[in-house]
Amino acid sequence: MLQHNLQINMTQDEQKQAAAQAAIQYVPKGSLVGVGTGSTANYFIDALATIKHQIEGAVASSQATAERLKKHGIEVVELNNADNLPVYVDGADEVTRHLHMIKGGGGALTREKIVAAVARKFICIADQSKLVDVLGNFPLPVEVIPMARSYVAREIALLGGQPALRVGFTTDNGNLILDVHNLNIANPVELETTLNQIAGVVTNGLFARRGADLLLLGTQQGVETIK
Ligand code: ABF
Repeated sequence: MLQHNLQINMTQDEQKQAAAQAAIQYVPKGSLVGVGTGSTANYFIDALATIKHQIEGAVASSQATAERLKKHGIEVVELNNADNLPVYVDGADEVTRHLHMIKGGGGALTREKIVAAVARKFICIADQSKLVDVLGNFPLPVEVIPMARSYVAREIALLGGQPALRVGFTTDNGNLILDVHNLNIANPVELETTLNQIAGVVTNGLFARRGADLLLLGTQQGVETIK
């Protein structure tokens, strides 16, 4: 389904903004909202600010998101204190029409996966460039405990990937990121499970076992809804 905007040939930023704006209609009144990380999620935060008096507050998937929410005067609630999270809205680095995703380009994958697990509905917001037939062109982020870095890298190499340490980057959880190039991601559910079983891996950026429930895709012609 395509919701036509008056404007056509939207730029990538306008596509992100339109997708973020479209997600507002899925935010139930009086509820908590899970909020993702990244430039598309930032547009969602800006849109959320316009209805901030209609929501209870937000659960943030990163420190950066928490700060932006607070700047807008939106109350940030700890996930442990959120007994009901109807919806989580976040971007992606790649997404398929099966609603499997690669996330974590911004390094917030672990908290994103936790908030997504708690939320009843995951709404992915993205511009058209993120839609792919097969995942894996974007290097797959894997968060690792620092002492396990070399071991995990060797294990990933055995799976056919080429891991590169994200230099100068530490996650909100105090860990490292390996960005894995050239993985064959024909079966994202299976690979997500396999990677998580390597000792020292905290999370990997495949969101396939729990994919999105809905994709709001900003295109040049408007926002396409894919479920
Ligand atoms: C988060 O933000 C991440 O999981 C993903 O890496 C990134 C997408 O960023 P952007 O919206 O800036 O493209 O959702």
